[in-house]
Amino acid sequence: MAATDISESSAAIAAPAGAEQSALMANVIRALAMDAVQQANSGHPGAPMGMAEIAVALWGRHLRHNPANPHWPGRDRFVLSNGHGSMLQYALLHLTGYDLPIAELRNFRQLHSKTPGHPEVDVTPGVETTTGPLGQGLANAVGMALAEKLLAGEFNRDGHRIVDHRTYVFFGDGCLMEGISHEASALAGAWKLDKLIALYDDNGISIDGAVAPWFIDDTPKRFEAYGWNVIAGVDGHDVDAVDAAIAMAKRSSGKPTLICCKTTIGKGSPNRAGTAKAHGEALGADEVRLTREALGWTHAPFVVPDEAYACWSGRSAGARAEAEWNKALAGYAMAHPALAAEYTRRTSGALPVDWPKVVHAAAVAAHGKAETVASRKASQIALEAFTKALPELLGGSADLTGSNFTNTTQTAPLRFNADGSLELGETGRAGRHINYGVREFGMAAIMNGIALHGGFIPYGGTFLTFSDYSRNAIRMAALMKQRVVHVFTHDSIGLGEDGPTHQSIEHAASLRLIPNLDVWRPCDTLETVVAWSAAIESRSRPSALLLSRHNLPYAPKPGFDAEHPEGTLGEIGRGAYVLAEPSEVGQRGKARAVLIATGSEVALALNAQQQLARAENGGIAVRVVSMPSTTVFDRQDRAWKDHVLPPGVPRIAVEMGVTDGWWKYGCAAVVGIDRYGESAPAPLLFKHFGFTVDNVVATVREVVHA
Ligand SMILES: Cc1ncc(C[n+]2csc(CCOP(=O)(O)OP(=O)(O)O)c2C)c(N)n1
Repeated sequence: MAATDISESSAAIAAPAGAEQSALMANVIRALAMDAVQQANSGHPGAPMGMAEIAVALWGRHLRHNPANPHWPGRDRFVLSNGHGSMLQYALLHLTGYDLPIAELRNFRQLHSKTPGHPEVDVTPGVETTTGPLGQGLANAVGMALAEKLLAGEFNRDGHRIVDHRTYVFFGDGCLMEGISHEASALAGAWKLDKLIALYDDNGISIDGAVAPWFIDDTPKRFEAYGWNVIAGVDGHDVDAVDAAIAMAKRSSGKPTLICCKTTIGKGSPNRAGTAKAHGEALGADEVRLTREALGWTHAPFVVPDEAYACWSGRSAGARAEAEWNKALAGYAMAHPALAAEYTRRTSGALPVDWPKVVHAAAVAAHGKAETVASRKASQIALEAFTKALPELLGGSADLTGSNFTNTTQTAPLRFNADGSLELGETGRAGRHINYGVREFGMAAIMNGIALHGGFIPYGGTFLTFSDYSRNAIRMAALMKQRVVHVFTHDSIGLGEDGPTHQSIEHAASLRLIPNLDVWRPCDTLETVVAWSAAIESRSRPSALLLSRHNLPYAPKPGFDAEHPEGTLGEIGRGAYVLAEPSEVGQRGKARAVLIATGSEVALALNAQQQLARAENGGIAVRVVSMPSTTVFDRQDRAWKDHVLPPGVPRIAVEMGVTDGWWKYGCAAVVGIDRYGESAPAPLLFKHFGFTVDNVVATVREVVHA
């Protein structure tokens, strides 16, 4: 008897028991994986076929989830870090009862299907993170496990463990070869994430063949050195053995667990098993037929026997688990109503109702003080207020806390006791500032995991030039629409003596190229408040804040109303606005040129505007536009764009970075820097590279008189 989709009644079908059941459950995964890849003539059958028994052990016997509600906060998290094996995850989601009908599996890798080439969060119900770039899924899982631990520490109370779930991650040789696996695993050990359980698909094969000549790590010893609990030498095709290893891992205290499973890639395929050919190409019609024979699989492609659905269905167990959790949450709400309300707010991602007031107060304070400070310091000042108001802000730095100014009086360093528990400060709270160590990529991918888990808004700092180290994880945050904030200080040659290795030239422009990433380069304390508030309010995109090391004067905001700051905040929040009309420097008449500047160059533009107004410079009337975010400005409507940059008036951009991105605004000239910097005190560099009032004045005169 066959069925093409899951029905509640399928649970009533008698399921085979023991070994026979496990074999059926594993083979249905193999069949779906090889048939979907064959149908698409594209994909990776080897990993799903080789990990089928591991999946039976975890998904069939341990994973706590509810297919009817993929967003249930109490669920275990599952990450397929070897995302090329996506058919494994799609098969599991379909078989256990998620809203992923068999038609979607037939449609594997096709336009607008729910089964894209690699798992994508928000495309397929039940996929927790987008994976494919190897190694990052493991780092995401570390972030999820950390988020769980911190949230549990904050919200659980005696007799009420409402936050209590595990994070499981599958990965293969490729993830382990990637350097980020070191960064993330080392932190998981240091953080004693004992509810993180990783299952390694040790099949000895990657794309180029048997890995032995280029991958000789002793993986168990490597992870022991990181402080992990390691269960080595498990037969990955023995469901009971993997099951026992997971059971043991669940008892680990103070250490994350690695389970090393020896497997055969493409297991079940007579001629492809154990070969690199099984990794990433369809088996071919003949080999699919031979594999069917070898497995004794008599069903047509995409036909799943009801017995298999009956074995796999996770619906009733999932419904029970969620109902129990809901009951526990109700009990918690009775005992701790305020805490329960806060837990619900935090996990929903909503900001507190008084958030706008917090922003207004920070803005009024910034404007009132009109301080001359570096924008990295302005960021810390804004964060001081925002970390006080938002316990969900979870900060950190990749060993540059004293340079990035990511810490505040509200965010003690995160520390753990020897037994793995959170070290609590005098207030009874755990730390909220993470020392990620010198691990920029790991930090960025871990922050993605924290954001995906929910309950926190992660932010982390490093020098802007090292954003290249983090870049693919930033891209993944943008692709996944996650609220992650990158604090990038030392944003230009303005950092001075550290020289060209540390001076960002192309970074602002290249970050602006990442779709769905907002890039802010504020010019003073008020713009920094706006940049931070926009980043915090930005629920479906990450942000990068580019901040100076050197001091920046406060740029006067003539229209600022302390009673109603929302007008000015709204203008800045549109990414670009008219900061100073010619009238600000005593010029009558319309602007003959528009100076567009960002960040530290706004002050330069304002000074140039003053100089240009002088008679000896021809009394040229100039408008100064501050453009803290090109990415935000580019989303504005035509009316705002034309208001800020009036058509027909020549534009000159000033930014200490490559000129490339500025030509799209129709600039007549760009004062920029298209080569690497130099090592010298900042004031000398500004002169050397032409970031002087005289040079900007001369450039504008040339344009106006051309
Ligand atoms: C960062 C990154 N580099 C390269 C690739 C391309 N790639 C996909 S799978 C793979 C080999 C993975 O080997 P392994 O983890 O052993 O997978 P298996 O062969 O067992 O399926 C490579 C290089 C990728 N997806 N991500």
